[in-house]
Amino acid sequence: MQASAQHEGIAANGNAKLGEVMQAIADHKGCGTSGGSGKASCGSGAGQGDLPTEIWEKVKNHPCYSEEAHHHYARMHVAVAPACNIQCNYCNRKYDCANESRPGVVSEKLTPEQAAKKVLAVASTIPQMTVLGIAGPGDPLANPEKTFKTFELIAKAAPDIKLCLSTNGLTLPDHVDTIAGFNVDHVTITINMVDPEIGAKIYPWVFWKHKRYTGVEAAKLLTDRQLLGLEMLTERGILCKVNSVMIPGVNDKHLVEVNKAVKSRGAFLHNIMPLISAPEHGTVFGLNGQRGPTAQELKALQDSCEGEMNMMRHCRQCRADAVGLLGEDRSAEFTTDKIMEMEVNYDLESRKAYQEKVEEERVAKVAAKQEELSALAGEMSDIKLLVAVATKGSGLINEHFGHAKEFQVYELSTAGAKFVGHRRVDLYCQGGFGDEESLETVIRAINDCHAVFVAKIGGCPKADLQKAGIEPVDQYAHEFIEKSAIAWFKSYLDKVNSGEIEHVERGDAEIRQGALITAA
Ligand code: CLF
Ligand code: SF4
Repeated sequence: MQASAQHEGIAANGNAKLGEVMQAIADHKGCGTSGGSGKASCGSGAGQGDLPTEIWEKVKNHPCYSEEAHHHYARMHVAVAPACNIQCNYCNRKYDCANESRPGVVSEKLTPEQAAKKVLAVASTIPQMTVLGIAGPGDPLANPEKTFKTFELIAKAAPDIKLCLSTNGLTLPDHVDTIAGFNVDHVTITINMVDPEIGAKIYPWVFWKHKRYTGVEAAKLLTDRQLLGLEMLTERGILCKVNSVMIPGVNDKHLVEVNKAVKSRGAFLHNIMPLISAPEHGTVFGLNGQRGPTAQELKALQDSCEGEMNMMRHCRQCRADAVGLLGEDRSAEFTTDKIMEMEVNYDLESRKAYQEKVEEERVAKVAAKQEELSALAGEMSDIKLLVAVATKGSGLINEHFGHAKEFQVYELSTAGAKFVGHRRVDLYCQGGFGDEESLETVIRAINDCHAVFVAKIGGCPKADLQKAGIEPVDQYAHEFIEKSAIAWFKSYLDKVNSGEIEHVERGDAEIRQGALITAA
């Protein structure tokens, strides 16, 4: 609250700018491909499209708001918010917030001052780190003093870093002016339902104004506050993303309705994430056997909502102290002990120079993709298929099969290559030898894919993948992903057309639920 008063001046200036941006969002009527669906979210895909420049400027280097940016830019979280004011059945307070984190990983909690130091240390080491998010391990707005103090310190010390916030939304309406005052341009609200009857199956209680509410009453209070907060934010031109956890049999069908409700209130992006639920997490859902969705169930729901608004499909359900590109986690390099010993050299100019190089790389990538796409022009085929890609970032096929901790998944069709998700896997290579058990989990994770693109692969896994009907492709090592995928797809279509191969549909794949198994 104190912070809010201190920043009234900023709020007034900020709101004038935000008002213009809001108008731009309102004026933006979709990508020109969706028949005027009003989807204001092309920025989450590749390139600016017809997104207004002022919005593009906000999303173009935010790894969560732009799928294309997530190959190049990193985010970091600081775990300054330990308390929570609601209980979700998929969360165990011993672990990070499951809304914005992978359950099963305990964070180091920081004071705002430690957090500011950490941000400078990371910004000096990782010049492509552009966004600071506060996402737990509890709810940032259940810890408003710590959250806003952190934003205040970082805005002063590292003015080029975007501020981002993720909340369950219960107290959001009380903090909207403060959020705007700190120029927090990106807010995520986790909204799992707009029907309190369904909400009662997800939330056993909420704690509001010194009182505990349970059942339908609790869920009604929560949904009303979430939707009000969303409306208030979008009125001020703050870009809002809605996260929803897909819980089969509980809210899976209902999420289409949630999608409509949040779109009509101006949400910019909808991120439907799979429930991660295993008994070892100690959550209500984990213990009562509630399953998460399969890969194809998740994709089908995301596809069905995509006509309404753009879907985020590259979320990694990060931990509350995550650092790095979305698919990697460098948090272990930045523990408090290590930060204290680090030489911090936060230099705006060198960060800018590095990011300019990244932009050049992005332009080259888009040009390569366009060139390859023109080779597909005139191809007539209904075939759509998935391929998995091993990458360390920069939009390149630059990871060995055995070193991949995740695979990115692209859908290929005559329209081109579209990012549709990722699959986390256990490392196949365990310090010099291949782990057969891990290979089985990798195959289950990408079982719906026709091919897997890698920088390199050994003979054994190659043979096993082929046996499972997944073609290992290493001929495009260190080349751009989309360009290579399109080139491979063209040759696949040629082989189908000539009768050399027959196109067969693949089955479903598993989304991993348990703790990661990695080499020490
Ligand atoms: Fe963090 Fe969230 Fe901001 Fe991103 S994460 S607060 S919007 S900077 Fe991103 Fe991580 Fe998914 Fe969140 S991948 S869990 S959506
Ligand atoms: Fe856990 Fe986050 Fe839900 Fe709170 S809002 S119970 S921290 S998942």
